[in-house]
Amino acid sequence: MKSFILLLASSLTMSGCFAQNTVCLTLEENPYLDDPALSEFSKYVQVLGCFELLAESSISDEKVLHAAAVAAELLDQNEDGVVDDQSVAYALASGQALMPIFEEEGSIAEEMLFENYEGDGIGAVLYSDEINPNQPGYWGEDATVEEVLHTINAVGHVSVYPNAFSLSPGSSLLSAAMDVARGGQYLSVPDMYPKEAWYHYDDWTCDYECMAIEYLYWALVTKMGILDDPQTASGIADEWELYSAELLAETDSLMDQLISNTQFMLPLVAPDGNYCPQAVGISQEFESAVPVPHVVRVVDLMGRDAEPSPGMLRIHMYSDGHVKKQVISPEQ
Ligand SMILES: [Ca+2]
Ligand SMILES: [Ca+2]
Repeated sequence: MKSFILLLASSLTMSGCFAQNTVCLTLEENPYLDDPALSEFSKYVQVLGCFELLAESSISDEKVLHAAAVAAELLDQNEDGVVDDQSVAYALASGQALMPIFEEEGSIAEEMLFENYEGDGIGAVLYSDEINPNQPGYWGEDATVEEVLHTINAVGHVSVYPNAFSLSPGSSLLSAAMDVARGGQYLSVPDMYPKEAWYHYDDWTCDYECMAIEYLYWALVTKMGILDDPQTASGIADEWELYSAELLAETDSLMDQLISNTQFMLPLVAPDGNYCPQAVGISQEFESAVPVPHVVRVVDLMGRDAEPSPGMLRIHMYSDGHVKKQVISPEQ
Protein backbone atom coordinates (compact mmCIF):
# COMPACT_ATOMS: atom_id res chain seq x y z
CA MET A 1 0.00 0.00 0.00
CA LYS A 2 2.75 2.37 0.95
CA SER A 3 4.58 1.88 -2.34
CA PHE A 4 1.35 2.25 -4.27
CA ILE A 5 0.71 5.62 -2.65
CA LEU A 6 4.27 6.68 -3.32
CA LEU A 7 3.98 5.70 -6.99
CA LEU A 8 0.72 7.52 -7.42
CA ALA A 9 2.11 10.64 -5.78
CA SER A 10 5.20 10.68 -7.96
CA SER A 11 3.30 10.02 -11.18
CA LEU A 12 1.08 13.00 -10.38
CA THR A 13 4.13 15.15 -9.82
CA MET A 14 5.64 14.01 -13.10
CA SER A 15 2.51 14.67 -15.09
CA GLY A 16 2.46 18.15 -13.55
CA CYS A 17 6.03 18.82 -14.66
CA PHE A 18 5.81 17.49 -18.18
CA ALA A 19 3.25 17.33 -20.95
CA GLN A 20 -0.34 17.56 -19.89
CA ASN A 21 -1.70 19.41 -16.92
CA THR A 22 -3.20 17.53 -14.01
CA VAL A 23 -6.81 18.48 -13.50
CA CYS A 24 -8.88 16.64 -10.91
CA LEU A 25 -12.29 17.86 -12.00
CA THR A 26 -14.97 15.82 -13.71
CA LEU A 27 -16.36 16.30 -17.19
CA GLU A 28 -20.07 15.51 -17.30
CA GLU A 29 -23.03 15.55 -19.67
CA ASN A 30 -24.90 18.83 -19.97
CA PRO A 31 -27.60 18.70 -17.25
CA TYR A 32 -29.56 21.56 -18.86
CA LEU A 33 -30.68 19.90 -22.10
CA ASP A 34 -34.28 21.00 -21.44
CA ASP A 35 -33.32 24.68 -21.19
CA PRO A 36 -33.56 26.28 -24.67
CA ALA A 37 -30.74 28.72 -23.81
CA LEU A 38 -28.36 25.90 -22.90
CA SER A 39 -29.55 22.90 -24.89
CA GLU A 40 -26.90 23.12 -27.63
CA PHE A 41 -24.01 22.47 -25.23
CA SER A 42 -22.89 18.94 -24.53
CA LYS A 43 -19.96 19.14 -22.09
CA TYR A 44 -20.28 20.35 -18.52
CA VAL A 45 -18.03 20.86 -15.52
CA GLN A 46 -19.13 21.97 -12.10
CA VAL A 47 -16.41 23.71 -10.10
CA LEU A 48 -16.39 23.74 -6.29
CA GLY A 49 -20.18 23.93 -6.05
CA CYS A 50 -20.41 27.51 -7.33
CA PHE A 51 -19.18 27.86 -10.91
CA GLU A 52 -20.37 26.02 -14.00
CA LEU A 53 -18.90 25.64 -17.47
CA LEU A 54 -20.73 24.48 -20.58
CA ALA A 55 -18.97 23.71 -23.85
CA GLU A 56 -19.94 22.66 -27.33
CA SER A 57 -19.23 19.05 -28.31
CA SER A 58 -16.42 19.98 -30.73
CA ILE A 59 -14.25 21.52 -28.01
CA SER A 60 -11.61 19.16 -26.68
CA ASP A 61 -11.92 17.77 -23.17
CA GLU A 62 -8.48 19.19 -22.47
CA LYS A 63 -9.61 22.74 -23.21
CA VAL A 64 -12.82 22.42 -21.22
CA LEU A 65 -10.94 21.01 -18.23
CA HIS A 66 -8.34 23.76 -18.56
CA ALA A 67 -11.00 26.45 -18.25
CA ALA A 68 -12.47 24.59 -15.27
CA ALA A 69 -9.05 24.25 -13.62
CA VAL A 70 -8.39 27.97 -14.04
CA ALA A 71 -11.75 28.76 -12.41
CA ALA A 72 -10.92 26.42 -9.53
CA GLU A 73 -7.45 27.92 -9.09
CA LEU A 74 -8.76 31.48 -9.06
CA LEU A 75 -11.37 30.58 -6.45
CA ASP A 76 -9.24 28.24 -4.37
CA GLN A 77 -5.79 29.77 -4.38
CA ASN A 78 -4.36 27.47 -1.72
CA GLU A 79 -5.84 24.47 -3.56
CA ASP A 80 -7.28 22.75 -0.52
CA GLY A 81 -10.51 21.97 -2.36
CA VAL A 82 -12.49 24.76 -0.67
CA VAL A 83 -13.30 28.20 -2.15
CA ASP A 84 -11.18 30.69 -0.17
CA ASP A 85 -13.89 33.34 0.15
CA GLN A 86 -17.17 31.69 1.15
CA SER A 87 -19.12 34.92 0.55
CA VAL A 88 -17.96 34.94 -3.05
CA ALA A 89 -18.79 31.23 -3.36
CA TYR A 90 -22.31 31.96 -2.14
CA ALA A 91 -22.74 34.90 -4.54
CA LEU A 92 -21.53 32.80 -7.50
CA ALA A 93 -23.76 29.87 -6.58
CA SER A 94 -26.88 31.97 -6.06
CA GLY A 95 -26.10 34.05 -9.17
CA GLN A 96 -25.58 30.79 -11.14
CA ALA A 97 -22.20 31.86 -12.46
CA LEU A 98 -21.67 30.24 -15.84
CA MET A 99 -18.89 30.26 -18.43
CA PRO A 100 -20.08 29.25 -21.91
CA ILE A 101 -17.41 27.94 -24.29
CA PHE A 102 -18.17 28.21 -27.98
CA GLU A 103 -16.52 26.70 -31.03
CA GLU A 104 -16.68 30.05 -32.84
CA GLU A 105 -18.60 33.30 -33.05
CA GLY A 106 -22.10 32.74 -34.38
CA SER A 107 -22.21 29.03 -33.52
CA ILE A 108 -25.65 27.53 -32.91
CA ALA A 109 -24.97 27.28 -29.17
CA GLU A 110 -24.06 30.96 -29.06
CA GLU A 111 -27.16 32.00 -30.99
CA MET A 112 -29.45 29.91 -28.78
CA LEU A 113 -27.84 31.29 -25.65
CA PHE A 114 -28.03 34.93 -26.72
CA GLU A 115 -31.64 34.49 -27.81
CA ASN A 116 -32.94 32.65 -24.78
CA TYR A 117 -30.74 33.27 -21.73
CA GLU A 118 -32.42 35.37 -19.05
CA GLY A 119 -30.06 34.99 -16.09
CA ASP A 120 -27.28 37.24 -14.76
CA GLY A 121 -24.67 34.56 -14.24
CA ILE A 122 -22.67 35.07 -17.43
CA GLY A 123 -19.98 37.74 -17.15
CA ALA A 124 -17.98 36.74 -20.23
CA VAL A 125 -17.68 34.01 -22.85
CA LEU A 126 -14.80 31.94 -24.22
CA TYR A 127 -14.07 30.71 -27.73
CA SER A 128 -12.17 27.54 -28.48
CA ASP A 129 -9.25 29.25 -30.24
CA GLU A 130 -8.61 31.55 -27.24
CA ILE A 131 -7.86 28.59 -24.97
CA ASN A 132 -4.31 27.31 -24.68
CA PRO A 133 -3.72 24.97 -21.74
CA ASN A 134 0.06 25.20 -22.25
CA GLN A 135 0.26 28.96 -21.66
CA PRO A 136 -2.21 29.67 -18.83
CA GLY A 137 -3.26 33.31 -18.90
CA TYR A 138 -0.57 34.51 -21.27
CA TRP A 139 -1.59 37.50 -23.33
CA GLY A 140 -2.38 36.57 -26.91
CA GLU A 141 -2.24 32.85 -26.03
CA ASP A 142 -4.87 32.02 -23.44
CA ALA A 143 -7.83 34.28 -22.64
CA THR A 144 -9.12 31.81 -20.06
CA VAL A 145 -7.78 33.66 -17.03
CA GLU A 146 -9.20 36.95 -18.27
CA GLU A 147 -12.69 35.71 -19.09
CA VAL A 148 -13.05 33.58 -15.98
CA LEU A 149 -11.84 36.48 -13.82
CA HIS A 150 -14.45 38.77 -15.43
CA THR A 151 -17.19 36.33 -14.46
CA ILE A 152 -15.94 35.76 -10.91
CA ASN A 153 -15.49 39.51 -10.36
CA ALA A 154 -18.77 40.56 -11.96
CA VAL A 155 -21.01 37.90 -10.38
CA GLY A 156 -19.01 37.56 -7.16
CA HIS A 157 -16.88 40.44 -5.86
CA VAL A 158 -18.98 43.31 -7.23
CA SER A 159 -22.07 42.14 -5.35
CA VAL A 160 -20.29 40.91 -2.21
CA TYR A 161 -18.15 44.05 -1.73
CA PRO A 162 -20.06 46.91 -3.43
CA ASN A 163 -18.18 49.69 -1.61
CA ALA A 164 -14.94 48.30 -2.96
CA PHE A 165 -15.87 47.00 -6.41
CA SER A 166 -19.10 48.54 -7.70
CA LEU A 167 -18.67 49.39 -11.35
CA SER A 168 -20.73 52.55 -11.86
CA PRO A 169 -19.14 56.02 -11.76
CA GLY A 170 -18.37 57.40 -8.31
CA SER A 171 -19.61 54.25 -6.57
CA SER A 172 -16.57 52.48 -5.15
CA LEU A 173 -12.86 52.40 -4.41
CA LEU A 174 -12.45 50.68 -7.78
CA SER A 175 -14.20 53.43 -9.75
CA ALA A 176 -12.25 56.10 -7.83
CA ALA A 177 -8.94 54.39 -8.66
CA MET A 178 -9.93 54.00 -12.31
CA ASP A 179 -10.74 57.71 -12.65
CA VAL A 180 -7.17 58.42 -11.57
CA ALA A 181 -5.72 55.73 -13.85
CA ARG A 182 -7.56 57.14 -16.88
CA GLY A 183 -6.71 60.73 -15.97
CA GLY A 184 -10.35 61.68 -15.38
CA GLN A 185 -13.88 60.35 -15.00
CA TYR A 186 -14.94 59.45 -18.53
CA LEU A 187 -18.49 58.19 -18.90
CA SER A 188 -17.70 57.36 -22.49
CA VAL A 189 -14.38 56.85 -24.26
CA PRO A 190 -12.69 60.24 -24.79
CA ASP A 191 -11.22 61.25 -28.15
CA MET A 192 -7.88 61.28 -26.44
CA TYR A 193 -6.78 60.28 -22.95
CA PRO A 194 -4.49 62.71 -21.12
CA LYS A 195 -0.79 61.97 -21.33
CA GLU A 196 -0.53 61.06 -17.64
CA ALA A 197 -3.13 58.28 -17.92
CA TRP A 198 -1.80 54.71 -17.74
CA TYR A 199 -5.10 52.99 -18.46
CA HIS A 200 -6.42 54.14 -21.82
CA TYR A 201 -8.67 51.51 -23.33
CA ASP A 202 -10.26 52.97 -26.46
CA ASP A 203 -12.94 50.41 -27.42
CA TRP A 204 -16.03 52.61 -27.73
CA THR A 205 -18.35 49.59 -27.27
CA CYS A 206 -16.98 49.21 -23.73
CA ASP A 207 -18.99 51.45 -21.37
CA TYR A 208 -17.86 52.73 -17.96
CA GLU A 209 -18.84 49.50 -16.14
CA CYS A 210 -17.08 47.41 -18.76
CA MET A 211 -14.00 49.64 -18.44
CA ALA A 212 -14.03 49.04 -14.68
CA ILE A 213 -14.20 45.25 -15.03
CA GLU A 214 -11.33 45.34 -17.54
CA TYR A 215 -9.32 47.58 -15.22
CA LEU A 216 -9.77 45.15 -12.34
CA TYR A 217 -8.57 42.33 -14.59
CA TRP A 218 -5.47 44.26 -15.69
CA ALA A 219 -4.52 45.07 -12.12
CA LEU A 220 -4.99 41.48 -10.93
CA VAL A 221 -2.93 39.84 -13.68
CA THR A 222 -0.27 42.51 -13.30
CA LYS A 223 -0.01 41.58 -9.64
CA MET A 224 0.11 37.88 -10.62
CA GLY A 225 3.15 38.66 -12.77
CA ILE A 226 1.85 37.18 -16.04
CA LEU A 227 2.30 40.38 -18.08
CA ASP A 228 5.90 40.88 -17.07
CA ASP A 229 7.84 40.14 -20.26
CA PRO A 230 8.90 42.58 -23.03
CA GLN A 231 6.67 41.12 -25.72
CA THR A 232 3.53 41.31 -23.58
CA ALA A 233 4.47 44.73 -22.19
CA SER A 234 4.68 46.24 -25.67
CA GLY A 235 1.65 44.32 -26.93
CA ILE A 236 -0.65 45.73 -24.24
CA ALA A 237 0.88 49.22 -23.92
CA ASP A 238 -1.81 51.00 -25.93
CA GLU A 239 -4.36 49.82 -23.38
CA TRP A 240 -2.46 49.27 -20.09
CA GLU A 241 1.04 50.51 -19.29
CA LEU A 242 1.75 48.84 -15.95
CA TYR A 243 3.05 45.41 -16.89
CA SER A 244 4.79 44.51 -13.61
CA ALA A 245 3.78 44.34 -9.96
CA GLU A 246 6.50 46.89 -9.15
CA LEU A 247 5.15 49.37 -11.71
CA LEU A 248 1.63 48.89 -10.37
CA ALA A 249 2.73 49.59 -6.78
CA GLU A 250 4.74 52.67 -7.83
CA THR A 251 2.25 54.17 -10.26
CA ASP A 252 -1.23 53.03 -9.20
CA SER A 253 -1.04 52.86 -5.43
CA LEU A 254 -4.84 53.20 -5.00
CA MET A 255 -5.48 50.09 -7.07
CA ASP A 256 -2.49 48.23 -5.68
CA GLN A 257 -3.73 48.77 -2.13
CA LEU A 258 -7.29 47.86 -3.05
CA ILE A 259 -6.49 44.52 -4.65
CA SER A 260 -3.88 43.68 -1.99
CA ASN A 261 -6.36 44.20 0.86
CA THR A 262 -6.60 40.72 2.37
CA GLN A 263 -10.20 41.37 3.41
CA PHE A 264 -11.28 40.77 -0.21
CA MET A 265 -9.17 37.64 -0.77
CA LEU A 266 -8.76 38.43 -4.47
CA PRO A 267 -6.76 35.91 -6.50
CA LEU A 268 -3.19 37.21 -6.80
CA VAL A 269 -1.42 33.95 -7.65
CA ALA A 270 -1.29 33.06 -11.34
CA PRO A 271 -3.09 29.82 -12.27
CA ASP A 272 -0.75 27.19 -13.75
CA GLY A 273 -3.50 24.97 -15.15
CA ASN A 274 -2.92 22.20 -12.61
CA TYR A 275 -5.63 21.71 -10.03
CA CYS A 276 -5.78 18.55 -7.98
CA PRO A 277 -6.43 18.98 -4.26
CA GLN A 278 -6.57 15.18 -3.93
CA ALA A 279 -2.91 15.04 -4.96
CA VAL A 280 -2.05 17.20 -1.99
CA GLY A 281 -4.08 14.86 0.20
CA ILE A 282 -2.26 11.81 -1.17
CA SER A 283 1.23 13.12 -0.49
CA GLN A 284 0.21 14.24 3.00
CA GLU A 285 -1.21 10.81 3.65
CA PHE A 286 2.00 9.26 2.48
CA GLU A 287 4.12 11.37 4.79
CA SER A 288 1.92 10.79 7.81
CA ALA A 289 1.50 7.06 7.11
CA VAL A 290 5.07 6.34 8.23
CA PRO A 291 5.22 7.85 11.73
CA VAL A 292 1.72 7.00 13.00
CA PRO A 293 2.34 4.33 15.71
CA HIS A 294 0.10 1.29 15.84
CA VAL A 295 -0.57 -1.38 18.46
CA VAL A 296 1.78 -4.36 18.05
CA ARG A 297 0.96 -6.32 21.21
CA VAL A 298 -1.69 -6.42 23.96
CA VAL A 299 -0.70 -7.88 27.36
CA ASP A 300 -2.35 -8.20 30.78
CA LEU A 301 -0.91 -6.81 34.02
CA MET A 302 1.32 -9.87 34.37
CA GLY A 303 2.86 -9.20 30.93
CA ARG A 304 1.12 -12.19 29.32
CA ASP A 305 -0.32 -11.96 25.84
CA ALA A 306 -4.01 -11.22 26.19
CA GLU A 307 -7.09 -10.76 24.09
CA PRO A 308 -8.68 -7.33 24.52
CA SER A 309 -11.79 -7.98 26.65
CA PRO A 310 -14.44 -5.59 28.00
CA GLY A 311 -13.87 -4.08 31.43
CA MET A 312 -10.36 -5.52 31.88
CA LEU A 313 -7.24 -3.44 32.15
CA ARG A 314 -4.85 -4.21 29.32
CA ILE A 315 -1.53 -2.79 28.31
CA HIS A 316 -1.19 -1.79 24.69
CA MET A 317 2.36 -1.79 23.29
CA TYR A 318 2.93 0.44 20.26
CA SER A 319 5.26 0.13 17.26
CA ASP A 320 7.28 3.18 18.38
CA GLY A 321 7.97 1.59 21.79
CA HIS A 322 5.52 3.44 24.02
CA VAL A 323 2.93 1.64 26.15
CA LYS A 324 -0.53 2.67 27.25
CA LYS A 325 -2.88 1.23 29.86
CA GLN A 326 -6.32 0.80 28.37
CA VAL A 327 -9.67 -0.27 29.76
CA ILE A 328 -12.02 -1.43 27.07
CA SER A 329 -15.55 -0.27 27.86
CA PRO A 330 -18.16 -3.04 28.30
CA GLU A 331 -20.35 -1.72 25.45
CA GLN A 332 -17.68 -2.44 22.85
CA1 LIG B 1 -9.02 27.18 -0.42
CA1 LIG C 1 -2.32 25.09 -9.73
